[in-house]
Order: sequence, then structure tokens, then C-alpha cells
Amino acid sequence: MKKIIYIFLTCIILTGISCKQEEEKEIKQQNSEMNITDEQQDFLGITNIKKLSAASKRALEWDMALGNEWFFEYEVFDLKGDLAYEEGVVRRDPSAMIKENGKYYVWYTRSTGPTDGFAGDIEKSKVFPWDRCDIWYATSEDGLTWKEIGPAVKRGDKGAYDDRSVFTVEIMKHEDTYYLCYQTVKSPYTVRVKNQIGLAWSKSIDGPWEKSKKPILSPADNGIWKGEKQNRFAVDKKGDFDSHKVHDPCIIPYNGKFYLYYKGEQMGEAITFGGRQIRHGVAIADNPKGPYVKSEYNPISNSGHEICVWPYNGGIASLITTDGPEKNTVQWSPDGINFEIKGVVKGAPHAIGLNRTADTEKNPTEILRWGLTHQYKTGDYQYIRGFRTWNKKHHTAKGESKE
Ligand code: AAL
Repeated sequence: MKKIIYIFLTCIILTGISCKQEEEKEIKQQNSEMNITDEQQDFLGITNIKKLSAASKRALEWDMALGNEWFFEYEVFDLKGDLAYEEGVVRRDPSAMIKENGKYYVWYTRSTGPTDGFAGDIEKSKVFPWDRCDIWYATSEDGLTWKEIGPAVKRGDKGAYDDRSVFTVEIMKHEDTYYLCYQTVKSPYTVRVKNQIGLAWSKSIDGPWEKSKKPILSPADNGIWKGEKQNRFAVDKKGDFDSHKVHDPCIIPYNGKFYLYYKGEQMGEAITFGGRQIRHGVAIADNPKGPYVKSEYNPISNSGHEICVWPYNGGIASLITTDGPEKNTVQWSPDGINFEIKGVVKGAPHAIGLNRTADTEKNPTEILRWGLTHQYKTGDYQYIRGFRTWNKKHHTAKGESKE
């Protein structure tokens, strides 16, 4: 009997030893696959490279050459003139600024009056601050004091795809033509209404603008609503990331083509560990007027909200804000499609109108040094403000030397 117990215990001990050896072998294998250098271990302050926590494993995947040039802090400030806050008027979602005739130009969403929401008669009410809007524009000599010029693109006639609202506009100048791309909604503005993207063009910055006869981009049509009730969360199938709405369009000429970046909203939108399920996509065309073909790699982000993209170092950079696990990150892709995180910020201005006159190559975030943003005064009224950012180089105590 004693002998049997002895054999049994020996087996357990031997199995334990071989398990431990296996485990150590596996750790060594993992570490050599990760190729951890002494420098990496020192920079990341890892106690024991044979005992890597999940966090240390993630840190080891970071690019060690990464500096602070993608990291910034920011502040917002009031504008003067016609873009200063005005009671009863909504001005929001500014486009990028371009400079012509010695002046900055900006286009934006404009409406008047309070928001009623969806509870009443939607044929009469204003369901969102961006409902019943037209696209207006303003100019400024210094980017601070603005003069509102008037409407650039108005809602379409009854029955047109843009008869309810035109909003959230971006500007692109290519060769001798200006292009405005923007969101469109056709009446009635129900919670399940699909949002599309329209385009208008003009040889003159002051218009008149000619509108595309049809939207240039529409939501994916592979989602299925559940039941007839106006409930955007009830679905039999959610469909692609952009099955409900295509939003926040911005066209960038890139690699001889036109990259239309946009935000997708999905039917049956859920709240996940990063917040709302909002992701970005891209559609590519040979000509500014399209046809725009959605990339098969969509979605190209797993987070974000308003599109804020700019060319940098042969690729495209993107500021991701508001929603998703990667919100408040600055990302860059070498090909306009495959984005990696380059900087993580504490927060950033929303709905940015970039300064397209900036020297984008001077610094990865040079284009963010100053620009336009919008802010909620109340749920009913938003206004356009300025922002500025700076790279942060040191974290020092009062009186502490930076050297
Ligand atoms: C913004 C944008 C789009 C939405 C609404 C107005 O932040 O994402 O423009 O439709 O909110």
C-alpha cells in the first residue's frame, strides 16, 4: 500500500515539475518572439521579462520611437463678429477653413429656433438642432472676427432627397472647382430615416452651387428593421456599420484619387464598453463627383465621431473623438485605410473645422494648432468657437527646471 502511495505522489510531483518547465519554456518562447530588448525593458520599467502582465505585453507592442509629437493639449475661445453666440440661432459643424482672396472661408450648418424632438408631429416640428437647416458661409481676415455672408446650399424642393435638411458640410478645392459635401435628410425625419450624402460644386467660391441630382453616398442596405414601430434599436439584423446613416463627409484628394471619409451609424445601435457604436469608413472615386465606391476594408476605425482627417507624411492622419474604445486618439495610416494609434489625448475639440492652409508636414499635428469647433450652449443652441492646441513637452512642478 505504502509503495502505491509513494508511486502516486512521485507521479504528481513529476507532472508538476514538467508543467512548470513547460510554462517556463512557453514564457521564454513568447519573450523571444516578442524580442524584448534591454532598452525596451528599461524604458517600460518592466520588473521581470519572464513575468509579463497583460498590460506589459500591450506596452511591448508600442513603437518605441514614438515621441510626443502626436500628443497635444487644447483650449477653446469665443469668436467675434457674426459667429459669436447669437440667441435663437444654431450654428454648428464648421467645415475646414480655406483661404482665398486674402480671407478665410468657412461653411456650416445653420438653423433657427428650439428643438422639439420626436414626441410631437414631426411634419411640423424640428426634431434635432440640425433639422430644417441650410448651409451658410462666413469669411474672416484673421480667423477670429467673422462676417456671415449668407446661404450657400439650401434644402431641396419638396420630394427631393435633401428636402428636409442639408447640414454638416466640408469643403474641398480641386483644380479650379470648389466642392461642398454634406449630409442630407428627406422628409419625414423619423428616428429610422436614412441619412445620405450630397455634393455641390461651383467655379466660384461664392457660388452659385450646382447640386448632385442624387446622393453621392448612401447607407448600406443590409440591415433589417424589426416591426413597423419607429424604434431605431429594434432590428432583426444590424447590417454593416453604416446601415443607418452616412455622416460627416470629408473628401481628400489622395494618391490620384478622392477619398471620401465618413462616419457610419448602424441600425440597432448598441452601447459597448467604449460608448456608442460609431465607426468611420472610406469610399474612393477617380473623380471628385464620383462614383464613390465604399472600401471593402470598412470600417476603418472602431471608434470616433465627426471626421477630422488630413494628409501627413504620404499617408492620412485622423483625430478620433467622442465614441468607442479608441476615442481621444490621433491615428495615422500609410495608405488611408489601415490606421494605428500614434497619440492618446486627454480630450479634443469636437466637430473640428481644420485650417487647411497649415503646413501639414511641419509637425504631425501642425494642422491642429488652431481652427474652429462647435460647442453646446444648450441642447437647443450650438455655436462656433475657436480652438488652439500645443504640443506638451514637459510635466514639471512649480519652479522645477525643464532641463
Ligand atoms: C454631429 C455629426 C452629424 C450628426 C449631428 C449633426 O456631431 O456627427 O452632424 O448628424 O451631430
